[in-house]
Amino acid sequence: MLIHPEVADALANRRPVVALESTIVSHGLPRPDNLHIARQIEQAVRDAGAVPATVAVVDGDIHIGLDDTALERIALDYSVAKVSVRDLAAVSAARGLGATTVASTAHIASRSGIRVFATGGLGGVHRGARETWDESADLTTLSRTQVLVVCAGVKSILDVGATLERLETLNIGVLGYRTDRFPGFYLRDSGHPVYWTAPDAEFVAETLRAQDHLGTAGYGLVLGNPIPPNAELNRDLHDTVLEAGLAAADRAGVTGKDVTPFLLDFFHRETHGESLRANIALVLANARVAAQVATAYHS
Ligand code: PSU
Ligand code: MN
Repeated sequence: MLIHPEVADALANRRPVVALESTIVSHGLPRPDNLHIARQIEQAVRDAGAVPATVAVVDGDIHIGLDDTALERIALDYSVAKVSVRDLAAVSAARGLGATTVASTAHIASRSGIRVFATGGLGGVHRGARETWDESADLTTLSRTQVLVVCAGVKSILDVGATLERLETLNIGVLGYRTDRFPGFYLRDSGHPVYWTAPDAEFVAETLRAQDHLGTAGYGLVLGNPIPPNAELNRDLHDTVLEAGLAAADRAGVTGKDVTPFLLDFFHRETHGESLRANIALVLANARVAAQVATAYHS
């Protein structure tokens, strides 16, 4: 594992670091804007007082913190693979280029001593999982990984209710950031409640410290941060596009790890960029909150 000097320095001096995933860049956002957006996400972490550590696999090496060349390759190179935990060893052996998902980023962050991680949306249980068994490895990985994931809930393309049930079974705590509703990614409210509300970053930091002491730190924690009100997608547009997207994925026979990128891309095209604007706004907001939590955790 290659830890960028700036990240290593921050970790050694107990200064706040926020891990960032790279699949959202390579497979979740359209090229070539994704490169600029990736830089903006890192800048949002810096502006809030923490050091960003974007995780990716470059020529087989696992990088924690990317220089500009590496970030550019992850964003623009068409050969970049979507790498979950199970793919890490193979992409490393193949000396390949890989973008890490929430699962693999959480695993690497935790192994390098990074406690806080920001992303857009957590993976979860897909609709129709009863037949397809499609459940993201994000969930099982967080059940045994000591990391906080700041996200805008899970994407509405998923079965949110089933995902919340699985989070409960897997002992993954869920907090709402200044809300008692579980966020719905493009929408502020998924229609489901959360039991614990964090009024501020200090409360989240205190929860992390309590986890450390109680020995439940092997379990991940999810902080659901609703999309900023002015960036929320129109609910009718959202519901129409979602229905069409699910039908299109079904017709095209999309399966496995291609499902999430397919649906995100469908949304971006069919909403003429509205969902992309929403996606960017929520990721930037999550990066900011994650940096505030990491700062509170270290003070
Ligand atoms: N949420 C987004 N954009 C993304 C993803 C999630 O807004 O690109 C990615 C994350 O990397 C997440 C992955 O870990 O999708 C989940 O994929 P799957 O359902 O195949 O596990
Ligand atoms: Mn899947």
